[in-house]
Formats: sequence, C-alpha cells, structure tokens
Amino acid sequence: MRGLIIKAISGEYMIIDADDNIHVAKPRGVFRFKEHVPKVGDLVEFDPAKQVIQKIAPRRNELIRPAVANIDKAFLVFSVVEPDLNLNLLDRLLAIIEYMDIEIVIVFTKLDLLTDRTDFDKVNEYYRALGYHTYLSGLNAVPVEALTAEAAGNVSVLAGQSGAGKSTLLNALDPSFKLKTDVISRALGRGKHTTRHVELLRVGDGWIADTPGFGNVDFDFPDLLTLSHSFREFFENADGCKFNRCLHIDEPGCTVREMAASGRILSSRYDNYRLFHRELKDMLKNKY
Ligand SMILES: Nc1nc2c(ncn2[C@@H]2O[C@H](COP(=O)(O)OP(=O)(O)OP(=O)(O)O)[C@@H](O)[C@H]2O)c(=O)[nH]1
Ligand SMILES: [Mg+2]
Ligand SMILES: [Zn+2]
Repeated sequence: MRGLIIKAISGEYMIIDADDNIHVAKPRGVFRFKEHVPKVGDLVEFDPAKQVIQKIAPRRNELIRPAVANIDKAFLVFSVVEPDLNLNLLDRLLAIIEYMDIEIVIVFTKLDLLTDRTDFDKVNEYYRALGYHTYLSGLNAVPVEALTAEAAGNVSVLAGQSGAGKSTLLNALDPSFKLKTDVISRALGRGKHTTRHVELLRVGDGWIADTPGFGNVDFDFPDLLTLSHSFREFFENADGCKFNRCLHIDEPGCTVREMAASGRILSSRYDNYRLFHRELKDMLKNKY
C-alpha cells in the first residue's frame, strides 16, 4: 500500500493512505544500516498488516531542519518582538531554501506587540521588493484567508525560532488542530521548544507541517560562490561587479558592496552575508 508520512515520533511513523485512513508503521530493519531514515513528507510503500515501511519514493527535495521531504513551499515564521526579529536566521533560511526548488513565504508575527513600526516597515518593504510574499500577523489578526490561499494545493512547512508563533498560526487557520502553544521565557527572551515533532496538518486541500523551532542551521553549500548567488539581489547585480566571480567581500569595483554602502541593499542583509561567508569559509576549510 502507498501513503504519505504525516508524523514521526520516536522511530514510528503515521501514514495516511489514499482513502484517508491512518496507519502506523516502522521502517524495515535494513533502512537503519543504510542510514536511510524516513521523514515527514515522504511517500512510502508499506505493509499495513505487518506495520512495516518497505520503500521510500525518491525525494524531490528535503530539509535537514526542519526535517521534512518533498516540500513545495516554506513559510518562514518570524516574530517582530518576543523573540526579537532575528534577521540573521531569516537571511540564513532564505539563502538555504532559495537554492532548492521550494517557494518561500515570510510571515511576520506579533505585530500587535510592536510599538514603533518604522524600522520594521522598512525591513518588510525590502524583502517584499526582493519578490518574497510577506504577511503580517498579530493577536486576533492572523491573515487566515491569505495564508490558506498560499497553502492551497501545496505541501508546506513552517520554519522559524521557538516561540515565533508557528503553532499559534496553525490553530488560527483551523481551531480544531488544538496544537500546544506556550508563552516564551521572558528571562531568556526565547521560546520553550513547545512543539517537539514534525506533523503535517491538512489546511484546505493543502498540507502544512508544524515543526519544532530552532535557532540555527548549518550551511551545506559546496562553495562560496553558491552562497553569494543565493542572495537574490546579489546575484541580480553581480554583473556590475568588476570581477566575474566576485564574492562581494573586498574585491575592487564591487557593485554589491557599493549598493550596501549607499543603502540600496539592506545593511543587515549585507552584514549577515559577510558573516555567512566567513562561516562557510571556515567550514569548507575544515572539510577538505
Ligand atoms: N501577542 C501575540 N502573541 C503571539 C502571537 N503569535 C503567537 N503568540 C504567542 O507566542 C507564544 C509562542 O507561540 P507558539 O505558537 O507556541 O510558538 P511556536 O513557534 O509554535 O514555538 P515552538 O513550538 O517552541 O517552536 C504563545 O504564548 C503565543 O500565544 C501574536 O501574533 N501576538
Ligand atoms: Mg509550536
Ligand atoms: Zn561584487
């Protein structure tokens, strides 16, 4: 029988078949030796009587964090306060996902808690101008219709920090989900890792995965040029740089660096790029 893995809990998988029946199964022993671990989003062949997953269909794509496969769209969920807007993590996820065949939507949450919107409006406008769909959400002001429309016909995943409001968003889309949510730790300024498992939930005729929050994720780029290309506006303007394979760090005649200096590229974004460049450089050095 064929089905879609919708939930994974400690080595067991919940699978939904074509008739909407839910099954529980474990992977065949041989998977473990091959380090071939099924993920939520996997299409599998399984034996419902023996409760064994026999085969995983080839993946279209997969994310390491959150751990999901075969994703059409990623909703990057970022609170503007509590926790503070984490543009480093946003730029990181944008870079990682930009290079995969996955659409990106940004949802900014907790707008109701923001007293001065000046800086935020500028940031939002910038990402919008890059071509990303952005949505603003707040207490009793979740853009339910727009997000449901974004989810239609897609398998999507929510990604973002703990406490950003991912589960809260899903509960607003469908109150019957009753997903657990919890206040963030005021002392630490971050969430309490309330969601522990990845789970696909049906929203209209689409699926959205609730996921555990995370604060960081490693790059898996083969080289530094790939990283620079994964910043949309850098890639688009790199033709103006003097050097063909300009990495926009300290090369002379670099258009991207000039644009950052004159404010045409958001300074936080250029600064994050430089941090990522350094990080990836160190990673690649240790690898080879
Ligand atoms: N004021 C306000 N609070 C919100 C908003 N969205 C979420 N919250 C609150 O933020 C806290 C964290 O929300 P969760 O939905 O649990 O966050 P999460 O992203 O699922 O966190 P993890 O499961 O730990 O990854 C809860 O107390 C929510 O009620 C919002 O738009 N405005
Ligand atoms: Mg949650
Ligand atoms: Zn350059």
